[in-house]
Amino acid sequence: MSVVGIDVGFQNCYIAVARSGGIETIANEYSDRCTPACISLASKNRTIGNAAKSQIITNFKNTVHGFKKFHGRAFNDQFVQGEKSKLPYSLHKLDNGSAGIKVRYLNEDKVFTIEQMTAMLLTKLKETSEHALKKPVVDCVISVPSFFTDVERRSLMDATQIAGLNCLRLINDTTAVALAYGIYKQDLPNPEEKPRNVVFVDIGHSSYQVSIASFNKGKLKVLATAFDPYLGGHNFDEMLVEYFCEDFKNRFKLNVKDNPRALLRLYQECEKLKKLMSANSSDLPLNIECFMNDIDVHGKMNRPQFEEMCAHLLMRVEAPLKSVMEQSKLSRDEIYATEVVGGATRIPAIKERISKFFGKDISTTLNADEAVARGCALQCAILSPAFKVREFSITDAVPFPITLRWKSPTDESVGECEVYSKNHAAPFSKAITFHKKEPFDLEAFYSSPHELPYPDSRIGRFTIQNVMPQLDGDSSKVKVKVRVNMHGIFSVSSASLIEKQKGENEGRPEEQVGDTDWQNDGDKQDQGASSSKAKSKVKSVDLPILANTTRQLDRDVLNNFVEYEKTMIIQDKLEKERNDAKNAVEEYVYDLRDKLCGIYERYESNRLTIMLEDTENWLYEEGEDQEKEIYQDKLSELKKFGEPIEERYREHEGRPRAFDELGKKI
Ligand code: ATP
Ligand code: K
Ligand code: MG
Repeated sequence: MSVVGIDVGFQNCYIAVARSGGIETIANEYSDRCTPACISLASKNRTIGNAAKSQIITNFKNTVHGFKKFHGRAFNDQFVQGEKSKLPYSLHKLDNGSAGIKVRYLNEDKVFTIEQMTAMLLTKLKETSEHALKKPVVDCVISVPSFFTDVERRSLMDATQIAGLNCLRLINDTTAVALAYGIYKQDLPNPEEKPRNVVFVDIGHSSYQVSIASFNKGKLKVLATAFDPYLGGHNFDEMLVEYFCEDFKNRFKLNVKDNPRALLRLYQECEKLKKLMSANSSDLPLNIECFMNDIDVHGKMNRPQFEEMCAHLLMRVEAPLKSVMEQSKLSRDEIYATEVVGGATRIPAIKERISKFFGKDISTTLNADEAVARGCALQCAILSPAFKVREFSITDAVPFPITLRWKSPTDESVGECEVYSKNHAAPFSKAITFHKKEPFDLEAFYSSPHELPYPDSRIGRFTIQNVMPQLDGDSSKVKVKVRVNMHGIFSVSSASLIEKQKGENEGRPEEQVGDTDWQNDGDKQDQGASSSKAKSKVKSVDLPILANTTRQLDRDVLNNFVEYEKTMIIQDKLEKERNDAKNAVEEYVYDLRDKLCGIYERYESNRLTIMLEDTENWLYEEGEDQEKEIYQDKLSELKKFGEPIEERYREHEGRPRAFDELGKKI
């Protein structure tokens, strides 16, 4: 079993794994611990991560990044429509109404779902972890923004399946950070003592999340979460880009926004400038050579100017902090520390706002880039029977209240009940008892749509099937179990019909419809409903549930995606082998040619020299794009003539030494 934690960021992904020495963040083939969330599609293959990032400008229409927020979104969604015009690649409306991404791949127009795009990214991260661990990786824990709703979480879970991963838990970003903070702390208060309350702030490229967790020895409990899902480092880049677009229009008469490549370059340069400004408050230059129409552009900016320009963004730092404090009902002096992570918390003005709010210095004891991934790996280690790790219990909080509404198809009876209040502990199961004579529907939805960063408050409809009246015509007792699971996803997990046995239950008061029976099964997995307290006197029959959740991918469709991902992996592998075969020919040609002018000079090699020259020309012309076998044949052909010379050289080189050796012995 693999123990792997993956932070899939909007811009940056990190992987942490458990090895004998503990949890370790690992590097990819570029010795980079950060893998950009970027995929580039091309005529023969796809590239993912660092290699794709270098294609952002050259292959801009087919290089996809910044798509995490489209998970579970409809094409017509206001947010999607708003982003659409800013993207260098095209969005496309899928048959089911979801937003897809349209690219040229293998010389064809192709539309991928967001699940497929994230799966590509996960494939890469899976390969990187397999390389580091030197064994197959399947089990993992993946982070998710705490404000992701059910639809978005299910969409991400589908992506993990497409990539062939078994995600043991989708853990909220800030909860992962809290775990990374708490698990090794030796000085946490004892269970009966007052807990230690810590605020965790994560501001990444696209979003801002806060949570308060309380710690005692061996456990953490999330008290409250808050967020600004649309505030991150990206907004600050955008402000700089706007400024320089205007500046270059005035001074150089350039319309940067009409040129996607130039605009992308400007984004990259502005991001660099933004980072430089975090360490430097004096004037800093922005120079781009041959920017547009062969013009070199130059501009400058300093921190005070930048902060003034971003004042409206900086103002937004306070609201989530205020919200989380109000929800937790804690006073500021009950906060032990404020731990910040995420790249954008390096902006000095953001740090200032946070510390000003709490009236004390913020704490940066965690690795700002890697804490989320490390927390994920720790959670995976806890869940893995194969890895020994300190016992630590994690109780998360439900970010949005959930209501269940029921009605029966025949009579008019309707009822509803808020099954999970805001910040209710999660994962958590509850049992609800109904009295029904026929199948009925349960509709789950988020009770406060106004605080939802997603336009649809529906979670799903769950039909409890096979419900029948009792033999005497009375309503049957139906016990329904609902659950917010490890991934933060709601479901009606089981339903059972409690059959009265003859003579039993007479005169016992009936329970009311919608009675809730609180039952915390904490981290445990769901148990079958029939294992309930029903002793010999009552018989419980499992009832089938027909779940119809919003925007769920069809099983067949998902299976097709799984197969297609495998096909693409093979395609990439074949393309890599083909390229390697071509490179081998190229290298052989150059290497041998050098030697023929050097160490092999004394050998007769006219024929070979001509062959090498022909091959070199061939590589630039018809040999530029051939099958692997053709390159392999070419190489063997060259070697037929090259190797005898190499052989003679080796013999010649070996001879004097052999004589020397012999001489010594005599
Ligand atoms: P999200 O959490 O929103 O999904 P992410 O996890 O990919 O995104 P991070 O890697 O935490 O994001 O942060 C990336 C952001 O941090 C980028 O906007 C980057 O420009 C910014 N950033 C990184 N270093 C600095 C710095 N020194 N100064 C200012 N900004 C920085
Ligand atoms: K990240
Ligand atoms: Mg992040």
